[in-house]
Amino acid sequence: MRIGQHTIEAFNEGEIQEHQRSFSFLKEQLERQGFDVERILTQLAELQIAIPTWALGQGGTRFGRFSIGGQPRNLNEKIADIGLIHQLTQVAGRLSLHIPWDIPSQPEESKKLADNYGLAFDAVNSNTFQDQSDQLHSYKHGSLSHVDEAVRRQAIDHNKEVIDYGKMLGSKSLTVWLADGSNHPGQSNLRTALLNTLDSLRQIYDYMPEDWQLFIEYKPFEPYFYSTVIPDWGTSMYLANALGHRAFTLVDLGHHLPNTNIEQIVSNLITFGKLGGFHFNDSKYADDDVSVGSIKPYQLFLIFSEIVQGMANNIGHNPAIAYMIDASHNIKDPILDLIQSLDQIAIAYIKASIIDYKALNEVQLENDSVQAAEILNNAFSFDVRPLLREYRLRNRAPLDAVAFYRQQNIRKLWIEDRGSVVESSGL
Ligand SMILES: [Mn+2]
Repeated sequence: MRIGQHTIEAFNEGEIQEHQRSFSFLKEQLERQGFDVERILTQLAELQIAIPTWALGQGGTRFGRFSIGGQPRNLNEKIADIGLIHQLTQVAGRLSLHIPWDIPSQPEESKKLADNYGLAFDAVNSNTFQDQSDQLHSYKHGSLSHVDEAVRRQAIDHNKEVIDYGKMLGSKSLTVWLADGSNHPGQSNLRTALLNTLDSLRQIYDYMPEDWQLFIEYKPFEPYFYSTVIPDWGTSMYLANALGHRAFTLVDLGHHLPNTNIEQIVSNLITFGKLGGFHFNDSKYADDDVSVGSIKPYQLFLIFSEIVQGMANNIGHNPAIAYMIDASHNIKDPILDLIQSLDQIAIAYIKASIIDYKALNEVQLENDSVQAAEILNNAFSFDVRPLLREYRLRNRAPLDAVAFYRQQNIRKLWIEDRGSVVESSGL
């Protein structure tokens, strides 16, 4: 679905005067503090977040699904949903595919369709945490780490197949989230599981084209509750280092124990040049997958502050970070939840861009922690939404994407088109 430009312009018409007043006030304030507003607007265009194709299906709780109707029924309809999200927000110019939930049956057509929406294919994701009906060996006791070489071989071959699909679509990276682990002490030989995993990953790494990157995601617990084979960033980075210069760690916000200092992990990885991917969500209790910025917006701001500083002074030659939303919309309309998440990401990024880093470095040298807090709070306390709206306006998007989607009643249009009871592949 593509929204006609006149519809967006008509929507913006009613808000434009109020917007112009608040934007020029913000611009003046920021420029007085020495910030280059035009530069921030340009940088915002480079912040493109991948939307995973599994994020658009029916939502629910972790135990049940409740259809809202009109969900995309196949890959091309998912591309259309993501195209709409990008048209409305201008910060979702990537999509991330999950195999086997979304096997491209006509890759050329899907690629062309994505291209028409201004979308590029980001990392492809493999799945060895579920058994598929047509597979020979079960992953009940692991995949890349399994004690049986035949099971490991099957999991390696699956990852190679995912790379092949990615090549057809123009992807340049593979994300491996390895769900292997154990539920009971003594169940698994921890050393053997790790070494088997390294050996399996090496075969996948060697299969990747020269210009591809491998992202290794970690998680301390879940789905297994005693051990996971790649529980933390240290293990992930060890594996990435052992594999070579095209392997990186992937940080998922929800994959940490409570109160972990994630911004420091981000800072360390960028310093070592090993932060490849970043998955956004938020959490209150564990890996709750709730909307980005809904629980800990200050943490998100601090993470972006490390990214902005680290990438501006990139001593470790860290590559451009592949961003993706990896959350569950639960009972919300998935498109609205994704738009809200994108808004929060953009807002945190803008706020991190208006930290006076020069002054911060100076007060750090003076050990002046009070002034350091003043500098951070000054940036965080700004209402930077007018800047985001200005970015949208200049890129012919609605000033307020959530309000626009609701006013246009787009979900209703999709229910008319696709039906009210729809099955969508994914979790
Ligand atoms: Mn993730």
